[in-house]
Amino acid sequence: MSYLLYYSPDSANLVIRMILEELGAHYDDSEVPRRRSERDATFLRLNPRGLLPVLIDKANDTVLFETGAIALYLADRHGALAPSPQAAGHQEAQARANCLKWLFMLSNTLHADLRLCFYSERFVTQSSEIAPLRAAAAKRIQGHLALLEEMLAEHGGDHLLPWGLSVCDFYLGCCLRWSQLYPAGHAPMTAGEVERFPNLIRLLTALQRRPAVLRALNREGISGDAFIAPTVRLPARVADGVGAATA
Ligand SMILES: N[C@@H](CCC(=O)N[C@@H](CS)C(=O)NCC(=O)O)C(=O)O
Repeated sequence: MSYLLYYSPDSANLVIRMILEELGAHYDDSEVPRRRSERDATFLRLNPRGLLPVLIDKANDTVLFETGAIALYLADRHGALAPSPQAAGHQEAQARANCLKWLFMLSNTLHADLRLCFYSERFVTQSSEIAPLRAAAAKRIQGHLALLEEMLAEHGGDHLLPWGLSVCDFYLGCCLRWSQLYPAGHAPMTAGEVERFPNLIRLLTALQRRPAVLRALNREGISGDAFIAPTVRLPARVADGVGAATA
């Protein structure tokens, strides 16, 4: 199996790169501009929304976008990093359901609210609305993290799912990285605030130690601790302007 990952360093593609590395999958990558408005027609044909990540499965010429969908596709294809959809018994069926629940929560709630912070200017008509929107999103994000912290505390493991290491861990790790970094100076949480979540810190520490994660970080040019009090790899993103584009 072989893949092509479209990326921009230290963007949402990092989730997928970590998963590809963990699976030991063979893949190439192709860099695209950081801003959606600068991505060309060829890329837009792959993802009409113009967003990263995009993954091509070369074995069957399949084009995938949406982080959660790509993560689950890879897990199912490789039979690793998620409980199998062919659940043989009650426990396996529950583990699969649990994985789907949290993966979708990360994708359509936590990541979606992070986008409200990163791209606030796109969701408003006047610049005076940006700070209140960002503050409201930050509050929601802190609530989501508190819920995830509780989930982890309940089973006390190093991974989000009691089942073991899954695609959810890589996705959550990146969301926590972004929560402390972006947008520069207005991140939903300061680096120190992550200390309020000792169970999440345990998960992040375990993630940072994985050789596959270190390889992925290296390929994206990220150094130091990527998840706890991280430092930004790139200059802050330049805003597209108020109401410049749809989310
Ligand atoms: N729901 C999408 C969101 C992806 C996303 O936010 N991609 C960012 C990468 S950090 C992007 O392409 N941003 C460029 C832009 O919107 O200008 C997913 O999960 O794939």
